[in-house]
Amino acid sequence: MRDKLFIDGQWVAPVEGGTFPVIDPATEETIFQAPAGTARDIDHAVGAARRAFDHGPWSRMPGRERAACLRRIAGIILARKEELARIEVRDNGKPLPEAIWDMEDTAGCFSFYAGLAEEMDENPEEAIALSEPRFSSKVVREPIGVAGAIIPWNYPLLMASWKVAPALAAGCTMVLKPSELTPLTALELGAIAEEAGLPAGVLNIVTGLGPDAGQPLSEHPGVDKLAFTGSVPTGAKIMAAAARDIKNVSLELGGKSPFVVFADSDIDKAVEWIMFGIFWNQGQVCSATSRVLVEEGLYPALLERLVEEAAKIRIGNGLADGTLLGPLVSRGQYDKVLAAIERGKAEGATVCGGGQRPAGLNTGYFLEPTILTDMAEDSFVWTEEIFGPVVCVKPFRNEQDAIRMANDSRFGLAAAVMSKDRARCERVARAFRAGIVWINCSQPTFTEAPWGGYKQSGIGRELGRWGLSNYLEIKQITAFEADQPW
Ligand code: TXE
Repeated sequence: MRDKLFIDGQWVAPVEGGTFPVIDPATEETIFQAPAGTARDIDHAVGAARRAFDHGPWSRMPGRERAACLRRIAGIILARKEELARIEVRDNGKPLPEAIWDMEDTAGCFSFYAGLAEEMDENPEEAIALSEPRFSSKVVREPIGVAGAIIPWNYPLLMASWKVAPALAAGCTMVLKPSELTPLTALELGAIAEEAGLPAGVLNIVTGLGPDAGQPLSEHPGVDKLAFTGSVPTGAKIMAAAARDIKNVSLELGGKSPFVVFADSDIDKAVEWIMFGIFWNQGQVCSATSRVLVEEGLYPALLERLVEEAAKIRIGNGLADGTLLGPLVSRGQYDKVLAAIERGKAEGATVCGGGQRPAGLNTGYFLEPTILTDMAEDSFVWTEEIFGPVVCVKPFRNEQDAIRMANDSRFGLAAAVMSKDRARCERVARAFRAGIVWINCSQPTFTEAPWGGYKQSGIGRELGRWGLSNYLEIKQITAFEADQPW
């Protein structure tokens, strides 16, 4: 494991020499002391990224050359996927098969943006039809400059790739600040970039605490663009910091996403997707469908089946065979989720399943899959993101009622609807105020499709061609083409 920061193509100790502990959430053991970068390291990293951007060659090389490098990164990740996945499990806690899937998706993200970098060569400019024939106009797209990426701990390497891959494809240079809870695979990414021949300074990786490393990155005047995934309060601070010198910002924040299940749904499929929607990754998923709304006729039977199936989920160390639910990422997150359940109970919710530390697992941040009912619509557990394996289930009377309840949230990241009536699904999908809508499923995520939220769930879209646009400026070039005087 890497115990240095990756700045300007070099592995360097943090200027102030500090470290912070990395804890395995399944054993509560400290497994590593990571380098604690501070404002001075951020300054060096931004300086390196600035030089690499201003003097090239990265920002000016043909897209196909950047693509070749991104494809090499993808290839190395795939070749090392099992080893990287094991690091991710020890850092984050998730079950190994999920971590392997994350590594494949990470490699897929680098390959996808390699393809878009190549396309940039094919379409270097776009002609604009003007109403004034004496002029011609065209649009060219150019990299924004130095990008700062601040990422969370729930999908450590995958979240890095959602920002690094499009930024590099666009020709930007970057400073990446991973979460202090899960810094290990991001540091490996530095080694992978080095092996892939990425020029010095194009990608710089500074691990450290939010206020010590994240904040100086968000405030640094040498950064042109900030991309953040995390909580709403930190997103608000980053936006305020960006406002000082009008940096471009994209934010992917929390959610409290609804899953509306109509009574004509197949009960087995509904239970399967509901569980996938909230228990995957221990429910630490921004788009988790944590509010399940079930049409009255199906509600009692569905609830009974859900409680029965959730109780069968095998909980344990993510490295153990057959584990489906690992520990939560940290003591802090564990305490936050337990406190939310307690608050739910105090406010009148019923715990229909789970809610406790699993029997026999006395160490590690383990929690049973938890199902809450009977909560009020204005209660804490129904309205606030819990970010754990906790689902709130409520009945609804009719379609109109379901849409009202689903949209009654300050968040708008994702939403799901299930019914055999496809026309109804389409109608409800359009009525949801959310950036990602699933029909007859919950959570499948594709690199090609836009990802981001309405309302307080964020600003902008990642993934797909929208993700590339985050890192591109638009320039119009207009020429006076006539012989006669203007
Ligand atoms: O998030 P933070 P935390 C939600 C989820 C979770 C809660 C808190 O509800 O329980 O947020 O998690 C960096 N300036 N999500 O505390 O603080 C920090 O170092 C600049 C939803 O981990 O948002 C880390 O790299 N950066 C979510 C990153 O911000 C700062 C994923 C995220 O941390 C900073 C994670 C500052 N002042 C949590 N303070 C999602 N949308 O997927 C912290 N950071």
